[in-house]
Amino acid sequence: MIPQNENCYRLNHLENSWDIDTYVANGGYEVWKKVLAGEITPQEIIDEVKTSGIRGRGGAGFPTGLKWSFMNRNAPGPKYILCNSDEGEPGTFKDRDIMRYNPHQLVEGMMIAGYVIGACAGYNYIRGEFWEPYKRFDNAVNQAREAGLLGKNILGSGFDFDLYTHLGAGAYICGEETALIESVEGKKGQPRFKPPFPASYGLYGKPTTINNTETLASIPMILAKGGDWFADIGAPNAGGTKCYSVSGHISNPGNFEVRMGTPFKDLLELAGGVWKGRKLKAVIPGGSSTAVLPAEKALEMNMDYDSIAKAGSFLGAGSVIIMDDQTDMVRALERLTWFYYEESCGQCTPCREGTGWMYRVVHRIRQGKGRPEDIELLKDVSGKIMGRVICGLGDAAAIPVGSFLDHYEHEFRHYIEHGCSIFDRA
Ligand code: L3W
Ligand code: SF4
Repeated sequence: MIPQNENCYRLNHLENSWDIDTYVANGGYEVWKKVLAGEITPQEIIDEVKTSGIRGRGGAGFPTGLKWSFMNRNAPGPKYILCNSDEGEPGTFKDRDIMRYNPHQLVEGMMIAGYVIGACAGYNYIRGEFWEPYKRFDNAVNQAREAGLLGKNILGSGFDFDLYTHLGAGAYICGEETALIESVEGKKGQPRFKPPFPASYGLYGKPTTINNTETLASIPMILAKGGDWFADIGAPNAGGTKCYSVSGHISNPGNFEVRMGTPFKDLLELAGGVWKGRKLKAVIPGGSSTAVLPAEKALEMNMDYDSIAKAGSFLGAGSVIIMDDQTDMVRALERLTWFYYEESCGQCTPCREGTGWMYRVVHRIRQGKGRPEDIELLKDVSGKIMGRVICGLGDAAAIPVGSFLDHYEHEFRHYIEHGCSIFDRA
């Protein structure tokens, strides 16, 4: 575990960590006050965030400082800051805990980001099932407003800014940034074509910055301790700590904040190792949308963007799904393909039809009714989705199919030839 003074989510160990008194007693809102007092300019904040090397924690890893620099804070008209807390990626549950245990740090991060881009308002879009996190965050916003830290002419600075909490309705696709924007606008949550990117045409058609919960919650610590501090505790090309959600066949599932670049082996050990004393078979390192890796590759990688990419996958949202040596990879893929089939918004034909097709083919293989040509069919269908759709969900549905077949094709062939899994007697 990293030392407390290197911990970005510094309050989690305290009682009532979600209360404004606890936050303020531990240095909370100090950065916000300095920003409002003009002690640090918006450009200096962007430079510090660039120095920190922080990259978006929602899955794409886009450099946060660069994203903020796309906004012209002095341009006339409204601008918005959005926080993406629609944490729906299977295996991901870090943002939920940030809102449960450290909501004020997220409020402060959103305020600072809003100030930097010249926003008049910010919205936190929270996954529909997250009742407790929603209440904690909403309560934090109300406490900040009562303390005079939000609203009109905040602390006499002349800056007007307010925050709103928006509860989603349970659709995974609303975690895609443009679908999220549509949803906040009260429409059906369906992705828009990009470009234009939200930085030029976002909420209500106005310039908008949208960042992940963990990204925004890291900002107050980056500014309190300096961009160099954050960069130095991470890995090359990946500043800072990262909150990894570790789940699956693991002894001690949960969220673990470690330095970027921590060896996967160490993270596995921190989470108690593979459950029931079994061996590691495979790992999905960044959430269900990222490629599965066999144990031998995973055990050699470090938990940062470049090292995971070298191993053949992505860091994604940092959602590490552990699979033990008794995992039936056909059943695992069947479950994943069902998820994407259920969650496709249906706008693009390759995704709408392809996700259902992939699910049905894997399902029939798992039922022992697979045909010899099914493996090629799966490769063909997944290949025809990739790059031919509006948003990342289509690609995200195709990636698991491709990677499961890359590494575990023999298990699928066993089902087709024997009508059962490699663990069953024929
Ligand atoms: C202005 C340009 N802005 C890019 C912005 C863009 C966005 C960010 C990254 O997908 C991934 C997805 C999931 N001018 C710009 C620009 N931007 N070029 O940069 O953009 P993009 O399109 O690469 O990614 P994305 O659409 O944000 C996110 C994957 O994450 N994923 C899923 C995660 C799910 C969760 C969750 O449930 N919480 O995080 C996991 O791997 O598949 O590929 O802001 O506007 N020229
Ligand atoms: Fe909808 Fe799938 Fe197209 Fe994304 S790729 S817009 S989820 S149909």
